[in-house]
Amino acid sequence: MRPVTVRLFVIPGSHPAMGARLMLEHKGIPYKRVDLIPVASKGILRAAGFPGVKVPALNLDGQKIQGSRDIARALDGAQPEPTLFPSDPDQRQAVEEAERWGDEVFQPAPRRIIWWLLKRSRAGMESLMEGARVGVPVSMAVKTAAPIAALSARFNESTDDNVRADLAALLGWIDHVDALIADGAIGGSEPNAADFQIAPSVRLFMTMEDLRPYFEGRPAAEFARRVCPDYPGSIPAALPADWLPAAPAAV
Ligand SMILES: N[C@@H](CCC(=O)N[C@@H](CS)C(=O)NCC(=O)O)C(=O)O
Repeated sequence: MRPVTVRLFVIPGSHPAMGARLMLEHKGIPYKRVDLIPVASKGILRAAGFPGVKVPALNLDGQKIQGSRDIARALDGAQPEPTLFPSDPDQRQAVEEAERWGDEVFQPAPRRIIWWLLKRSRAGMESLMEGARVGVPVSMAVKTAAPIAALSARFNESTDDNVRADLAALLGWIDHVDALIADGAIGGSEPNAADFQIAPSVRLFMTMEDLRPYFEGRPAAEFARRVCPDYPGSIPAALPADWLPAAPAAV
């Protein structure tokens, strides 16, 4: 039976939260979205009875689920069709492996880089929050967000060294997304849990003007725009030029 009371807690601009939104929408499950301001989000999630402090956090008829991968499985359990995982065991293994890579390796990188940028300039922060309802006008939330950006950069270990390492890995990651599409683990006619895991991360990378050119023209970009058509935000270029990969792989 379709779940009745569904509430999804998100942070505006959060890519795994966008993945959870897309999974709910794919299954046609009506839900109420609760937009949270980062940092304050931790206390609110605890007050709402969640064990952890991160989004996406889903209240599914009273069941409290956190983490994009657990949410995918809980949604399939609550409403099996359309399924988020193939029934063929080999295909399922390929999707689960892609999903795990998407969560553990790929997903943290754009989060680290964007907080590095937002800590130095809040230009673009308002665009990431487009459509969010956080209790105060978004422009006012952004004006007072400097401490939030600094704390979030710290929580996410957005150090110069980590961001440089992410940028050094970027072209290999784009190749990996393209290879997953070519192998059929993602990018098929029926989106699966790995599609909803990886596409929002590509979209978050592509909000950064420094990095969008590396994706343009690649299968990864076309895939991400198809699976995740609406992703707000445009963050002005501000990464040091000598940290960036040599040249966009394709134009
Ligand atoms: N791998 C987790 C990541 C969750 C995560 O780090 N969420 C971020 C937003 S993108 C968050 O809640 N940050 C707030 C915090 O760390 O307090 C997932 O896929 O659900």
